[in-house]
Amino acid sequence: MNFPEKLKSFQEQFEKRLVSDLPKSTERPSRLHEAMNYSLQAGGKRLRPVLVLSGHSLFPSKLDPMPAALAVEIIHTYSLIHDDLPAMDDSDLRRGSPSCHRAFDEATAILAGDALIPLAFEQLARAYQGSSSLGLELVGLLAVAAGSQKLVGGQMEDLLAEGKSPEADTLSYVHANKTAAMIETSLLMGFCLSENGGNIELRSLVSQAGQSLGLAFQAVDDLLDVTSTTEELGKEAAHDQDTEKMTWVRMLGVKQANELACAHTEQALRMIKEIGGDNHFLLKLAEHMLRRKN
Ligand code: GRG
Repeated sequence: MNFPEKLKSFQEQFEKRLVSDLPKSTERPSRLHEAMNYSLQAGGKRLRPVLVLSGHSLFPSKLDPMPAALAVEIIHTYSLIHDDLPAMDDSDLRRGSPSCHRAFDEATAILAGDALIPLAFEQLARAYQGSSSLGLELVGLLAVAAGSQKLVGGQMEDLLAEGKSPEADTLSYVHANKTAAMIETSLLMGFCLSENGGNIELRSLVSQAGQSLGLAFQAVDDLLDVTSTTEELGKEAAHDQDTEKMTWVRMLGVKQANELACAHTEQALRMIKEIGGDNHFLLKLAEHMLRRKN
């Protein structure tokens, strides 16, 4: 399979499991499950699950990486639902559709996000109970990535920085934690489930590759905010500009922000080559992430 076929195949396998393995909208309380499924099944690039599957496919094992892929996307989706709320980014549009609180109401969106957090850990606990130490390790990795010193911490500092003049230190902190931590952890969780998952040196390289991919992803995200349309993005374009968000584009301009995205991608490519294994797909994915249009 070439790169686009493999990417499509990963995404399709993921979508199937998303429908089959999670609570149905008809299950009581149906409004809550409907809201959770509304946001989970609204599409999106499925980058984090694809990274889990790519990390696993570096050194394939018999362990099923899909529950870990579900877990990271579930956490990511909760963070998007809460990020769109009026108290945070106040966004009406997400993944090309009305955001969760717009399609339902604010209280339901808060509860849907809340309920997604334990659902992610339930996926891991159920799927990997046969290998309890690995299961616990995955739970720990995801808990740290989603916690107060990573995803939520990055979001806090991002909110505090709004409207202030850009500072490289704050921006680096926000990007490393709000965005790159979940991207890094997705790749790492997939790798932990691979045949070589216990190799400490390789784990460190995988983490570094994931962090660089995450930083490149965020730099591209900042660029797309000013270069893409709302239709292309599926969320409001120029939103960062309008809310005076601290971004690399605002601090460095388009040209230098682009150079930064390229530099992080180059670093990720170096690390992925050093990891070895069946890394062809991951190398192509890193390049694809740099060229993406949404
Ligand atoms: C509320 C705890 C909490 C965190 C919110 C994810 C996030 C932190 C904010 C989203 C706002 C934003 C545009 C962040 C920049 C990068 C990012 C994480 C974008 C969304 O991820 P994509 O582009 O989205 O992978 P899809 O819809 O494709 O899954």
